[in-house]
Amino acid sequence: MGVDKVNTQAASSSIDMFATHYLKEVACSSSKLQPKSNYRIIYGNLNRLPKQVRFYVEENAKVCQPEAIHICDGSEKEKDLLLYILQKEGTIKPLAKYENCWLANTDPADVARVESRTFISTEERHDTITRTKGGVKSMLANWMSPQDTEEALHARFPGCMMGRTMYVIPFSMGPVGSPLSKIGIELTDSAYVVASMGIMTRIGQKVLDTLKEGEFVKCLHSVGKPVTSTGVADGIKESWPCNPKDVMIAHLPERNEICSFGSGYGGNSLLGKKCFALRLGSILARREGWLAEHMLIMGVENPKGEKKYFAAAFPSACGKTNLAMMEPTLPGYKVTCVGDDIAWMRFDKNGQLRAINPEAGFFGVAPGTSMKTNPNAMRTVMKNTIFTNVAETSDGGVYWEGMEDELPDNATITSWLGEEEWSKSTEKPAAHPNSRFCTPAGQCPIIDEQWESPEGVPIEGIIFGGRRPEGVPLVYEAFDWNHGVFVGAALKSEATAAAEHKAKVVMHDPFAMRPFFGYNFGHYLDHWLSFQDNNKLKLPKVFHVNWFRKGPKGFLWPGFGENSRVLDWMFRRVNGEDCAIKSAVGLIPVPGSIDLSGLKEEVDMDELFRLPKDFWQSEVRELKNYFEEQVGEDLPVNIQRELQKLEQRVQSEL
Ligand code: GTP
Ligand code: SPV
Ligand code: MN
Repeated sequence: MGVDKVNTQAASSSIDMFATHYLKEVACSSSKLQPKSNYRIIYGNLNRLPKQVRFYVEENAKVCQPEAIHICDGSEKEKDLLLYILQKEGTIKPLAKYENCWLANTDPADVARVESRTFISTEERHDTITRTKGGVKSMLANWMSPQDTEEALHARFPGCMMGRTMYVIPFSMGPVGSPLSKIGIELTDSAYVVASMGIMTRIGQKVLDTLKEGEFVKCLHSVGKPVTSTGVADGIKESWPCNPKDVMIAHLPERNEICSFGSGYGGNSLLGKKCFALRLGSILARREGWLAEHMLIMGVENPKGEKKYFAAAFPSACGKTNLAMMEPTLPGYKVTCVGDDIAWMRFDKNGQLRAINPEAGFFGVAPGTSMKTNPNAMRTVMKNTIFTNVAETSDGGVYWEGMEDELPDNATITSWLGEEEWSKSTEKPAAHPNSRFCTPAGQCPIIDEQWESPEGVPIEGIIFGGRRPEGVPLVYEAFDWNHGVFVGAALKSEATAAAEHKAKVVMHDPFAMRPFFGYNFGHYLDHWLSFQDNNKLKLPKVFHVNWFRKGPKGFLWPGFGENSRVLDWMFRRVNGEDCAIKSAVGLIPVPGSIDLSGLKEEVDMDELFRLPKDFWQSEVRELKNYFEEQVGEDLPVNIQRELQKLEQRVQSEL
């Protein structure tokens, strides 16, 4: 793409001149084919980096052989420069309809997390995975020995950045300087990753200023396609370099290190997110006595003006972003958003559980998002947003499945694969099912006023949920903490497009963390259970919700804003209201205690709360099997006991 085609938004004359100079610097770094010992620093100053950071950069530059090094400062000028470069390379294009919004379409082989190539490497296998029965493959993490990891990394990283720029991104997970925050340094050869990390985390000089000589997580990322290569990854889209056949995402907790190769997409490449905040985060959390969880954080205010915060764990693409930003239909209720994906939680000295959102942006699922389902997300993404793998309208807007009512008259659609004049009769969807928006959290119209509070917000309820088409009621409450931990351990959901799985099979996804556990799941359960023994702690109530139960005509529950009716019930339970009765699976609403006033459609509440005996019998059998096979001797007795109690209740009460 020629410079004249570059959008004027970024190409204001100063950035134009600056970028031209910058690109000349990249170009005149000597021959692209030669390994180098002297790196050209084209942006920033290596000598001003803290010693350990400088060492980390130099060590990896020696291995990866980039053409140039760019040390990110997080400035506006840098943001413009990156967008300019990305446009020139054809990776992104401007969306004329909105303010500073961009569209990236990836290589069709690089569209989701690759769980089968994601590993945790520890000396002791048992630190990472449970002892499964008969040595069946663990579904709860992939372990790799340090020797094999070393070999696999060695086969991939040397020379992998030849002809490319290595960006150095200092980033903070959590507000810069908060006692709950942690720092990482990501080295990447993808400008798209830098631009996205600039939205998803706090980056730049201010992070280095707080780091000084302190500790940081080492995050190395490469798209795995050196410019000099021939045939490393044939047929790969020029504007989206990647190396699908050699993808590997390795975590080395004993070295505080993450190495990701071959993919530029989402959780594979934005290493602060799942790799750091969840996988390494969960290890740090256990060691230091806190929790790193795949949970949204939301504030709920009732009509009396009382406010409570909830954290909710749903598996990928099961409704966290939607719940976190919901517009309640129940009059007088107000929801505010603290985070939509990850919660770092810790009991304070008064025994109150407090949560921070370690992220600064939302990397949200696009399909299904609309003014009807999630108006606050739609309002958030109208500026400063990078969309990935969505479709484009002829008037420079975005389009995906679920936006049918918002399509302007006469607009035509180009699909994420570049098919022009896409229409409903085209076999493939317009947007990839895992297409996403990457947008600054601070822009959300209902962002909570405490969302960056360094001490975090007080959590009074924890909610688990998944896509359960059958048998699982709209809501139930755990009898106590132990039972709540069991409910988390027993979490299941239909697979979604967020990873490489085939959709529609119900899979176990304990705590919505199955792809994100950093250590042995049995030990993780012990850690959760350990809080029960400390009577100084105010343990939050635990709930399970299911918006996805189906009847002959589709979903039985309208979902989205109507979920406020369920929030209202949980809120009242946290307040001690007597509106629950015992059932075999947990405490369920007293008939009539879910406020349905003003609900426009007919809802079959009996069906939503029906507990079919045969369903629950097979659920118990299946769970028993799963725990035996997957967790084996690592299963804490308390969880074993909860399962037995459930079995007895199902037998005698249903
Ligand atoms: P990750 O970002 O992958 O962790 O996903 P998430 O848990 O944030 O899921 P998200 O809120 O993005 O929702 C994923 C899909 O579920 C979207 O297509 C939504 O439209 C749909 N969805 C969310 N909430 C509801 C609901 O209450 N009812 C129904 N039927 N669908 C919902
Ligand atoms: C998820 O899959 O749970 C996500 C998206 O939030 S990703 O960042 O790709 O992991
Ligand atoms: Mn997620």
